[in-house]
Amino acid sequence: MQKDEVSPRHPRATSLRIRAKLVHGFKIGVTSPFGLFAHGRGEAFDYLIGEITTDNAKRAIKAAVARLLLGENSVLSVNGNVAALVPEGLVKLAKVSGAKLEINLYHRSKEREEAIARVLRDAGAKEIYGLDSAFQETIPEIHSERRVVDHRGLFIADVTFVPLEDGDRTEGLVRLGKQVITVDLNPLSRTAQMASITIVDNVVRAVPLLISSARKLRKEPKKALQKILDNFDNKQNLAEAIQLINERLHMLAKTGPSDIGR
Ligand code: PTJ
Repeated sequence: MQKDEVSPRHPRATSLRIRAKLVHGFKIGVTSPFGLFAHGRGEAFDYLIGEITTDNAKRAIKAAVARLLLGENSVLSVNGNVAALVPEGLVKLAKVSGAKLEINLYHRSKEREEAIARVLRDAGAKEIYGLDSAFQETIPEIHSERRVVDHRGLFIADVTFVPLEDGDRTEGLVRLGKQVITVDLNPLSRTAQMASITIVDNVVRAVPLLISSARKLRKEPKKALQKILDNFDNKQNLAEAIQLINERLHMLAKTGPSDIGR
């Protein structure tokens, strides 16, 4: 076995394999060093959730897909963490939902943009927005480097999918009247709280479910998709996600640690 390979017998093999993907992403210039910290924060919340996709997250996933399919201009925003973790998934999700892919970074550099574009192309992406300076626009409502967007993508988007996002941009995008879908393991983060649809789950579990759900729902009429959205209340769903962590911790405090650290 190679030095950084993970033994399948390790009790936390899945979690370690996800880490290894990020470390690889860092080595090839895709993930920023800050992305490794962000992942650590996510891991801690995943522990609290039980490292599963809850029914609560599944409801948000269904609503997110309905929203993506109903969008006139839906855009999946790609950062260094998701490019390392789920490149093929993002490309597939763009294909099945009809959304565009745009690279948009918090810690922006030409080198990282190019490294991410390579990873996406290797995963099958044909068209990637956010790379051509001729189409650059600036969104003044956003204060980080993320304010620089592609005119053909995030600038005109009505629906944006921004997994592992920072609160500033989520707030800015919402202020611009865009629908914001996020995946964030931390239900207390500013992004989770501000987004229009919040999927409290690990992006590595959520993206495959978004794809399978999009394959099913894209056959549905617009009216049926709208009904899914009408029946979804993000504030209520998010409150339930926090409550689920609370209940799980209460249960574990009573039954002991047998269920912890699978
Ligand atoms: O590649 P860049 O330069 O665009 O930077 C990307 C990061 C992620 C570094 C940047 O957006 C950032 O600093 O994000 P934050 O503010 O740390 O927020 C990331 C959120 O994602 C946190 O709330 C984490 O709990 C959550 N998170 C981390 N890993 C995962 C996750 N949520 C879902 N799945 C994960 N694997």
